[in-house]
Amino acid sequence: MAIKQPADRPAYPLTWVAGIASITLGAGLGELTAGVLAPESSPFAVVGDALVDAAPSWAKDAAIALFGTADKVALFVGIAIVAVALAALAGWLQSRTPPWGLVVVGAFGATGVVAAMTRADAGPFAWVPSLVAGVVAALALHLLTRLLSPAARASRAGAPSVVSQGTSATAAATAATPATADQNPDRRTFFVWAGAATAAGVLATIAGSAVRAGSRTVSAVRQAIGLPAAAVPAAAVSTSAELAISGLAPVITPNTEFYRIDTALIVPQVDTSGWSLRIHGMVKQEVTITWDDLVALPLEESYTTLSCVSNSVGGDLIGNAKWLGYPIRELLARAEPTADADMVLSQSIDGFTASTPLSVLTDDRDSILAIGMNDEPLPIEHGFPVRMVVPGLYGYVSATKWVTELKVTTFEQDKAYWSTRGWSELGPIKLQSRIDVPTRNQSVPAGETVIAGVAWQPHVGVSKVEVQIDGGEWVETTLATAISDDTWVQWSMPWTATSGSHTISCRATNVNGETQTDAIAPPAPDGATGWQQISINVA
Ligand SMILES: Nc1nc2c(c(=O)[nH]1)N[C@H]1C(S)=C(S)[C@@H](COP(=O)(O)O)O[C@H]1N2
Ligand SMILES: [Mo]
Repeated sequence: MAIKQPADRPAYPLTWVAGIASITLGAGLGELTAGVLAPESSPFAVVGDALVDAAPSWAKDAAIALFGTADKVALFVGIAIVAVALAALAGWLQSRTPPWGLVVVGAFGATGVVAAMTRADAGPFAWVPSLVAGVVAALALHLLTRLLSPAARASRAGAPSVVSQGTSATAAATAATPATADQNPDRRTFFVWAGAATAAGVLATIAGSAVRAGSRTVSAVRQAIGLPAAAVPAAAVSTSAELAISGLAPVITPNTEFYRIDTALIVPQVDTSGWSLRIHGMVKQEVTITWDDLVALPLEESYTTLSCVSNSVGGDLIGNAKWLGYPIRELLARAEPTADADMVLSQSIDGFTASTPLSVLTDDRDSILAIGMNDEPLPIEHGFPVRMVVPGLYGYVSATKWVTELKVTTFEQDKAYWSTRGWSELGPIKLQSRIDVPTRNQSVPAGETVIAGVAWQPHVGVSKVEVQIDGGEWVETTLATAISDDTWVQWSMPWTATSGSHTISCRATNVNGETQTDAIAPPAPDGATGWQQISINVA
């Protein structure tokens, strides 16, 4: 026999199937409801987002370190695995000790409802999708486990005796042909229903995301925007800023290749017509500006390199773009911060916050409310319609996307999202350099070749990059023309590669004459340090 069980107990795997089928159906209908009614309240995503916010910071740091910009995919896969395990558990509990399976399912649904309703971007129907998911899953679980219960089997077999009936029916089937699960009519009914529920759940999930994709009107709004011309255009980039070496990061990062890091599982969909920014807190004059106000202002263009504090030595959580926006300094001047304020807490529509020193937003650097990135409206995942860009600071303390609020305050009074999770309150970007060519562990043919990379310390500037081969002398490389001190700069040097294995290290020096430290520090709490070293084989 394939599955041997006491007659009054359904086999474990069947109870798991019941749980998984029920929750697939419930979750699917929940996703479909969300697609139609409240895209920001997809049960899967709201629970995921809540987990992201609740997760200990070491787990988040590890996720970003391990998976980088694929951390969201990894999280979704993780949630799916846990959800399947919990679903199986619910099925088992409901079969053994009802109604505990329903309690688990109910708790699931309730978690979704609470998570959806407590989001900063919750709409009036935020509670509906998870409620639908919970109720449908509970109902399906109740019905499916009933199909598995001995009472149901007995009544359909038309016999009053529960225990002996089950046993003798199985025995009879065994005698006639080798019994399999499918040959048991009750099991067949169960599998038909469980299969139907699972299929319906999967289809509803697909339909739900299709509906959501179709209703992405914000994407249409973005497409239709014609960016205003800059009142203060950026100076033309010198042709000598781009060394154009194959494998070297281009000096201006295309939008599609720009790294993305944020805590949002569903990218906030903010329409320009509903967008406004409120400046409040320790100000003499509260200021609110709308999208129309903002685009009517004299906008300025600037090149600024953004870097994530989680970027490890040699990492790629960094990019450089031309931004179009309005100086935050000017808006703050309208609001008139009071003398005792020392920080601006910027807040995103999804609740993320960053704390930026007031001095950094009021000095003469190009700290802007950006609406354009490389001559396009901001891509939605990079903060459409409006984000902050601040030269010189890591993103987590400055680059708030989907920004809707600036609260003028003090470091004493307010803490930002990552500052309450073990990261430093201040986050100036550290002096760093990276080797792009040859790539790590690449096999290089012997002979004339090139070593190249990028170096940066935004708002300070790089004056020199040196390379060391096999622990020998440090050799100065040729720097490309930096677009500005707010951007990274490419470097390269010719190299005659001899066969064998080699190590290559690099280090930068900034315009103040300070050389990049070789002391190794991890990204937490305020940015990684150390020299990158790669090993290569020359054929
Ligand atoms: N709303 C919001 N803005 C955010 C974040 C976030 O999680 N939510 N992450 C910050 C961090 S840590 C970084 S490094 C930058 C990354 O910007 P990018 O995704 O456009 O590269 O965005 C910043 N702005
Ligand atoms: Mo970051």
